[in-house]
Amino acid sequence: MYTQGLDSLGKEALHNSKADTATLEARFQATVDADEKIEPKDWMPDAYRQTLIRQISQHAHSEIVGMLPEGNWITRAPSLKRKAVLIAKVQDEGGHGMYLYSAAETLGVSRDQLQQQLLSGAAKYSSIFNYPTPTWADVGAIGWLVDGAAIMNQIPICRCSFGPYARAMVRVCREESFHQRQGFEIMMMLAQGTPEQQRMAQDALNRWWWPSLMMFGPSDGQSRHTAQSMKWKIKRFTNDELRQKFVDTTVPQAEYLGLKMPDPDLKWDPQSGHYNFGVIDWSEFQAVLKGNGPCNRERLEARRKAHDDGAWVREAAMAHAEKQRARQTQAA
Ligand code: FAQ
Repeated sequence: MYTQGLDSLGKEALHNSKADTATLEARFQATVDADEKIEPKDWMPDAYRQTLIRQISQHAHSEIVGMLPEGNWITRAPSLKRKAVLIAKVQDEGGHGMYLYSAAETLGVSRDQLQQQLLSGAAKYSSIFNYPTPTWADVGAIGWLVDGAAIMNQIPICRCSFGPYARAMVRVCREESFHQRQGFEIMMMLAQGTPEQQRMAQDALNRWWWPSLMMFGPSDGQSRHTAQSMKWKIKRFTNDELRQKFVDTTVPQAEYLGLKMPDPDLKWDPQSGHYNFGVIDWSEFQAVLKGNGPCNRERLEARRKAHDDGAWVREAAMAHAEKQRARQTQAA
């Protein structure tokens, strides 16, 4: 059920000087607390709007930059079938970026502005996409671990308080679960293959495991946005809660594959019913966020080149739209 009540209060408030911000905020929070959706035309606190623009645009940028590490393998996929599946997967990620930019646009920011923030290096995108993909096993590890972590994070966003973001996530999560399965299947083939293929699978797991844990963001004590985002039901779980769920789900999968997690401190704790795991190297995470990961420069250069190479398409589309407009004006 949506928030017609809040919407009408928002419109009324524009004309009624007596309706003060405190009343609007109380009504807004009551709507969120009642698990009703906030829609783009509803009144919302500016900080809520800014938090959503920040998170949704970072998420969109992640999907778009996230096409690059795997896109690198499309020309070298080991069979026609693998190539077709990988093209479809990478294309899906591009589609996710488009839904997310559209959801961000409903909050009053333009796609051009968001693009400029990405290309200038001002915007963040997920740390995970600054790591290289030197072997085919990396494509398997990304599907299994990176898409696996993305699903763990995104399923709760299907219940996010902001309607357009929540609805976009429903389809995204369905597609991500196909991606996760294709990655796991690649890992299974390699893990059951020749000793060299098994080594490739283990090496990819060694390199992607810790960066995958970092995808969930800083630990709760260091996360500056979590408390407020939980109150607004943009986030439903903390970073550490989701990271723990991911570890608990993924460790048995590694055991099934016969691969060893690269963490000597990883241990099942029967008392808590969870796996304890080692300390994350947060200095590596901070270095990647500051632009000093293994591939940060390469990723932004690729995006800038794609943007420049696409200039003629944008110009042609604008010229076509202008021609259509002129024809319609003439006909009227
Ligand atoms: N990388 O206070 P918090 C995918 C930043 S999609 C870079 O905890 P928040 C699909 C954070 O933005 C992957 N920056 O922040 C795919 C904030 O910076 P700011 C992307 C990070 O927002 C698969 C600061 O640190 N998914 O993989 C990272 O409450 C395969 C403080 O952090 C999403 O974006 C990081 N890992 O929680 C595609 C999901 N972590 O803005 C291709 C939606 C944190 O203050 C191939 N986003 N930061 O300067 C979220 O759930 C949240 O934004 C978190 C961070 C959980 C990422």
